[in-house]
Amino acid sequence: MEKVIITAAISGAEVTKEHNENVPYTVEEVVREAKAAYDAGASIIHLHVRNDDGTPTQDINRFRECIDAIKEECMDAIVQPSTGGAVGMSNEERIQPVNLSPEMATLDCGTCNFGGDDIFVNTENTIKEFGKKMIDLNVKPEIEVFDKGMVDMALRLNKKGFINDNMHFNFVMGVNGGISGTYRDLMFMRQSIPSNATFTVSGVGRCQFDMIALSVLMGGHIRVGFEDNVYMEKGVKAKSNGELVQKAANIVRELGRQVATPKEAREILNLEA
Ligand code: KMH
Ligand code: ZN
Repeated sequence: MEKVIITAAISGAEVTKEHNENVPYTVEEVVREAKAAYDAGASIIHLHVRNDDGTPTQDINRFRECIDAIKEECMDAIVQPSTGGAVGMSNEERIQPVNLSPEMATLDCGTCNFGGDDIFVNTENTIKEFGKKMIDLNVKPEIEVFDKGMVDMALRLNKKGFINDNMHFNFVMGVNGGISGTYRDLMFMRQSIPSNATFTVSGVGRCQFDMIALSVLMGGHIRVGFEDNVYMEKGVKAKSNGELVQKAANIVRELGRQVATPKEAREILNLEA
């Protein structure tokens, strides 16, 4: 079977130092967490950025600063900015990092509840606008799907030319408002995408390690990191994203697969070197 690409979602937009004191805000903290994840086997760094006080921002200059600093320490890592940003941000704000022409960026393919009163809004026109921009700038989208209907939206927009072929999905399981983090639902998602598409799996909260283990068994790729979960096990907070990636890499190896290097990840995802 293909090697396993590990993505580290090191920062997120909603998780804070109150959840785990090691959640990175400053550029130095972002680099520290990216490096720990990279050294443990992550080839993709999924990136949100913050102001020093922890408030989320999609400012292009902050992204440039963080990406450049990460690339100094983790030379060949694939840095994948978020275009989801934080709940409530405008489209203009969210799309900014795509103008840096990163190799990849996320493309969220539907609207969903996001806990409490929060709604993560992605209208069809937003998805088309973001998808078209990524095609124009040769940025490969990681198609974020929080529910099955979002897979169908992505497939429809692929047919209409807003998303290129060789689609790469991220099944985000267990969001409070999205599909649940269960074996049955992960199978359903996996069976809903074309056979030539690649996929990674994120489990939010306590389902993180169950979901990634299932993905490894199903031939998929995996994502871990503070954005999705801050615990190593019940009641034990992770000291770093590196610890979470290390545990994920151990699961990959225990289940008989190997961890992909960044070069191998580029080959699997059809990214230009
Ligand atoms: N922060 C969430 C509202 C993405 O990175 O594209 C959206 C999110 C998805 O994290
Ligand atoms: Zn994200």
